[in-house]
Amino acid sequence: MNENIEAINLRVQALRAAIELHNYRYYVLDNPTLPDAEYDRLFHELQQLELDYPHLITASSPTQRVGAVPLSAFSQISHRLPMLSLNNAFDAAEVEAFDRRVREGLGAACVEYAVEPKFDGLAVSLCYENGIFKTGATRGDGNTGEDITLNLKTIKSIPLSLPVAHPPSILEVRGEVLMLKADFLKLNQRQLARGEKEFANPRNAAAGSLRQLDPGITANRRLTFFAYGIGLHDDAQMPTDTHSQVLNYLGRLHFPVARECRVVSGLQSLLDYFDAIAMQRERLPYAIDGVVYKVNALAQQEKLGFVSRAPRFAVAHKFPAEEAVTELLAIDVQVGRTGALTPVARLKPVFVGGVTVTNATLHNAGEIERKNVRIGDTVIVRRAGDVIPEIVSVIVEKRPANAHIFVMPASCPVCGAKAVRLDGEAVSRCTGGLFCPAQRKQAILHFASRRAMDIEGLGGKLVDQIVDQAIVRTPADLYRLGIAALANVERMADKSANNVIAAIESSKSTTLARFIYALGIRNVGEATAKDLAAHLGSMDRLMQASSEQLMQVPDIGPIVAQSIVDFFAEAHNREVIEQLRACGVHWDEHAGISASAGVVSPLNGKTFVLTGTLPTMSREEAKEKIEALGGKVTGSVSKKTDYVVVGVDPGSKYDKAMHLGVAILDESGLASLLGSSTILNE
Ligand code: 9MJ
Repeated sequence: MNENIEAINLRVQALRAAIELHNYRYYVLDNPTLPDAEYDRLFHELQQLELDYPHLITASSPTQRVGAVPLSAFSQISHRLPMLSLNNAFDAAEVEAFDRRVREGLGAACVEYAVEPKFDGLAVSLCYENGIFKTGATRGDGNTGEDITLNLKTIKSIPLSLPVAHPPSILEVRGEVLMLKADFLKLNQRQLARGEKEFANPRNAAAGSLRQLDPGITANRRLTFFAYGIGLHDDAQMPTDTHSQVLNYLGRLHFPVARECRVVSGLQSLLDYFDAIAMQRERLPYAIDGVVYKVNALAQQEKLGFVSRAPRFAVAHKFPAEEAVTELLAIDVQVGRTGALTPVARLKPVFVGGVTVTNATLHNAGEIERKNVRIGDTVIVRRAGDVIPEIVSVIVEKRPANAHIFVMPASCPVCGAKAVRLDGEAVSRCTGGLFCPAQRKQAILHFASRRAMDIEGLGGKLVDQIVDQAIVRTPADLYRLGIAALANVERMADKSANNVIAAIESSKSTTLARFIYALGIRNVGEATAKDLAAHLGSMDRLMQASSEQLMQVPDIGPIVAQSIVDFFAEAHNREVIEQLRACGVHWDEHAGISASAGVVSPLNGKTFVLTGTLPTMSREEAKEKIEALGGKVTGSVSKKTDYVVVGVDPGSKYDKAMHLGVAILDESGLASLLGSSTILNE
């Protein structure tokens, strides 16, 4: 019986060795020598023996890669030697500076480097005790990481036991876990088929898979590991001369090591290696974001040492923007917060700059013309860093016969209002500013802003919430808001809800200039709004004014005039204005300067300076009234000042006015001047 058990134990060990060897050939060397069916047979035989003789099961048996129960949280693991980070170089000059520092540090004319691809994955440390994989951890803060042992065990290219007769008692192996591009694409297809979210790039997919508390999920996402260094060890076999020897040794221990690792000498060879890997990048089976240069001699590494957490002997040379070729399937139009219509290219998904890109901005119709882009074209897409992908150019030779020209829509795809492209402007814009859903937040924020309706407390966060919850759709809805609706908004205390309601209520009493400005008409800023109010004097006159009439107002040219006409041509905009009035928003109207044919306001073109506190009017109020009648308010007194309006406790402006002989008014003097203009105009 004992003999029998001994024989079974030997068989179990032989099966494990054969299975692990096959894993190595299959997953690391990519060169299987055993048919799949034979592998399955060995695996089943081992499973059956372990079922019959459970005491023979060990944690490092290949049957134990999967099957652990989910964890409730990851525990922490301290790295026995800290995990380093690398400094980056973004161009040849920075690499040159790195090489110079290294040469100066070593007093050497030319240095030998081990060069490697820089994997875009997750750094991990694997700890082997007496040749058995015991624990594995993320990099964490470099000193302490998360214990992801069970997940790492599911990665078939990580050996569970070291294939050596006399393993070291301790060996930490450092490297990167990643998902091969092919596995990433398959995973995303599966996610799509199951109606689950696709991953943006292989790095995210690898991270998402590795940080699963359920190793069963990790096991279903094929991950890969590449070793690039060691931590603490007492391995007598470990080479002591060079980094490249260490990598070769790790390879002999059956760890995957990048095939592209090389040993080179001198700065130029670093840059050549960078160029060579950049050329191969697209075709490499894994995502990389640069290359790594490490001083090869370990004695030299030690001599150079570290600056904080990063070694002086190594640098990561990162890739710049990346480009790829794909097909432009369609051009959609998006409407931005300000009403700008932006054409967006829908692309056949393409892997570029580390992510799968499906859309690219085309900016505007002019850009489409300039780049000669047609729907159906083969295009070069660029994604540099984290910026929005863009179309670089068209490969005209590949244009299919049915490629067609894009035409900018005449109406807003969101609200249906007329879309216009003004002379001299690159973009088309939606004219439905007050009701277009795409522009709601922006329109309401602007409407409430201090220089417009001045509704205190109605800021970005609150507007986000009331619009997202469909409590408010247009500025008019603000005046129909009840406390109850506001109190429902998250984190809104009763007191602040009351304050906002009070601020909305008091904003009802405003000036025509503020109201015009608040409408957010394209090209109508505060100064233009004041000019319009002063010269037209009433909302109805503004709404009915033709482009020619508007151009009678000083400083208003054809572009501004057209923007105004377009805005009021939208029935929905006019409706919102009617609703605002119906809700009680009001202002003083007057006949206006232009309208009062021949009669000139005594304030028109006159310059005023205000000083001291006026008894009943606020400074702002006085300023608005003066400006509404064509006067100008400036900050300092000069010979050109026509009137200085003096209140209580006037400043030095009063003395200066006396000195220069400028006319001085008190509040009642100003009031009669303002009043006389009304009389004149009536
Ligand atoms: C990557 N990410 O491929 C290192 N790395 O060396 C390579 N990272 C590294 N080496 C020391 N190839 C710290 C990090």
